Amino acid sequence: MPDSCYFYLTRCTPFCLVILALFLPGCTPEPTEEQLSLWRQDAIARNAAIVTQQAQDRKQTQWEFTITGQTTKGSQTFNWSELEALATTTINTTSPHNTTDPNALLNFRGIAVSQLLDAQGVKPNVTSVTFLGFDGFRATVSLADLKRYPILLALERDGRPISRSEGGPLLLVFPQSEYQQLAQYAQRFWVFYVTHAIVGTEPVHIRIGSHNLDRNAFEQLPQITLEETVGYRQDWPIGKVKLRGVRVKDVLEAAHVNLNDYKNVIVKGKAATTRDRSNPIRLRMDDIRECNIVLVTQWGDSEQPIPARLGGPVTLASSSSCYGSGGFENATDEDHRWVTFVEELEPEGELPAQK
Ligand SMILES: Nc1nc2c(c(=O)[nH]1)N[C@H]1C(S)=C(S)[C@@H](COP(=O)(O)O)O[C@H]1N2
Ligand SMILES: [Mo]
Repeated sequence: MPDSCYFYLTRCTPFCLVILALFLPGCTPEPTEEQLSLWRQDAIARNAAIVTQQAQDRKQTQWEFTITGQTTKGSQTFNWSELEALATTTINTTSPHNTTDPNALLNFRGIAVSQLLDAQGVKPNVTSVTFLGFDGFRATVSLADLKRYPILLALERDGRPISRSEGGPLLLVFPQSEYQQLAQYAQRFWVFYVTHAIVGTEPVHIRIGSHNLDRNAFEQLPQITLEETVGYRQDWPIGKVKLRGVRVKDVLEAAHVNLNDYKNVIVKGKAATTRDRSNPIRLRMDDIRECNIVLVTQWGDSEQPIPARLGGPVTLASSSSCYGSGGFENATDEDHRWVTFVEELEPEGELPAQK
């Protein structure tokens, strides 16, 4: 009898197990060595996944922050110990995220953005700074407010590191209790897990291997215009928007990439999540050839350059007509179709040479 139990159990779907449990109440099978080994392997794999996840969550000390854009001293990246050393400003303020006790004063220690800006030097005519989170979320704050008020990139709340689930390790904090003028910076301006501050807007620059294309190079290429309802996450108008730029196809060719040599192209933006190797933003070369997949540099009826506030200077867009025909990978994932702060294209999946 037990032997036949093993026979059924090892060939069972979960549903079948339920049936067996009902019909074979006398059968209390012992797992086979093989089964035990499979369960062990499964447990080990699951544990490894948890450890990896925890390592990512705990990455505080490996956290980096970059200030870039229209500064007189160029870009600068700070590691965690450098950030710690700069975090000498403290403020007491309520937090719009504290829904359990909205009147509670919290103590934040962090880096005054004004100090960072002074150190890096802001070019004339800049009016705002855009903060970018690990997840690609962005919010734009007026330069005048950043200079006037102690707006912080906070490392600590009430003497403790800010956990990932609370927006840490680096959280943009507004001293809203002391300065009523900052009330306009509602909840959505408190950017979580900040990785970048972009002063003004960066110049157009796309890297493809060793090739670099700037606004001039873009202007040499055929310009195309799409009219689409965009899925970029914030600040864009609702409804159809005019998007003007150059086809990814033409950009690749300008960088001397032979479209027939590769299967895909990976698109990388500034946000960390668009650089995740395990979940790349991948366009199929067939779609690049046949569809209008565009690197956008201008928008709207007056063909304005795309400011950092909107994820510019370069964003990825694709014509909705690309999707009917079976579409490209992750076509249903808006984050893969509408990429902001595009920085790099990487051909991938080399194909055997064709005659
Ligand atoms: N990095 C990052 N920061 C973010 C967001 C986000 O999605 N990513 N959402 C914003 C918005 S729209 C709001 S309303 C608040 C959400 O805060 P809560 O989770 O405490 O409600 O965080 C803001 N900061
Ligand atoms: Mo929000």
